[in-house]
Amino acid sequence: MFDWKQDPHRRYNPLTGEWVLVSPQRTARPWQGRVESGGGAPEPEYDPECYLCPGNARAGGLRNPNYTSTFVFDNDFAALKPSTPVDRFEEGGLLIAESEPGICRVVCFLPRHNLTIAGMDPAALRKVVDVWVEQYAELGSNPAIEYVQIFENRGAMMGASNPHPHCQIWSSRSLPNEVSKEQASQRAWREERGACLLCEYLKLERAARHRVVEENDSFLVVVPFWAVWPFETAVVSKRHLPSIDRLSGAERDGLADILKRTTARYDRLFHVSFPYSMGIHQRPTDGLEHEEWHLHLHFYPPLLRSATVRKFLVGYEMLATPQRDITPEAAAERLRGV
Ligand code: H2U
Ligand code: ZN
Repeated sequence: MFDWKQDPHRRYNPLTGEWVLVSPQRTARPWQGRVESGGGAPEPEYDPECYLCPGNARAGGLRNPNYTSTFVFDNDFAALKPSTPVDRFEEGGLLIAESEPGICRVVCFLPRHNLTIAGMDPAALRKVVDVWVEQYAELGSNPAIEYVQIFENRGAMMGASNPHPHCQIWSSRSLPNEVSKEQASQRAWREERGACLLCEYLKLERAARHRVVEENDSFLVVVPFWAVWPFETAVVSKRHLPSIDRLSGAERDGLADILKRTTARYDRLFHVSFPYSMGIHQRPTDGLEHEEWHLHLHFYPPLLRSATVRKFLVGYEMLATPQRDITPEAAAERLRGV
């Protein structure tokens, strides 16, 4: 008899069409998780060297205003530029390139340098959600922009250049890879079954419960059945809606609440400010309705066993298929336990 808790198997990700290898037997060895502090002195409330703190200078000579809640600016080192001319190159069907115009912004969540989402109060977080909605609508209304990717890198391990609470927005003319895969899967599901992929998935998870980590009236947080990262989660809107601009006021509060509670759980797991990349997946801004899209966020945290032991996608994972040891069910149980 096959045992899902013990025997190697692979799981299918219906959003991307990819597989992950699960090897739970490798965690049978005794748990040796240690409690380690993040090290270093605590961050100050204001850092005169921080390019995101109010009143401070940024690269290129610009100075931040003395902002009091959120603050949005165009990225001084933008990966995408609005002035890029549209063009395409192709040779022999093999060498293909397209110019990629876009707009990149940085959103400071707060003037305070040393808070994270977990430590912010709900009203301040609601303000951040409102800014995401505004930015999504504003950038998305630009006819040259088809997708608005809002994401946060938290912690030096994930490439965040600065502990000041902030996120980035990269908006582009084309659909990014991950979004494109998820869109194709959601569309195919809808066409073949006349239903929403993530609405159906929510039903399964709400009935099963073992992968559920957090829940409020508007959102459910699960360790997805097909998770790759040890403590990966998905934050899924309970109502079928394509994008953040369709959230009601109560649902925006719900998003703020669930983000705070989820990141607080992460921080409690290894007693550190938990690093992650988080991002919102939603309807492209190409002017179409996109009934197939179901709003959700992904948290991809790299930590595995402690503050310092992280997972890398190397070896077999780079050359063949991503792999995990701890099962999604066990990860959800750990997260629920803190
Ligand atoms: P990360 O912490 O996720 O790297 O985001 C910070 C962004 O801030 C990064 O994209 C930008 C970087 O280009 N930045 C500025 O726009 N101005 C600065 O003075 C420094 C950094
Ligand atoms: Zn700062």
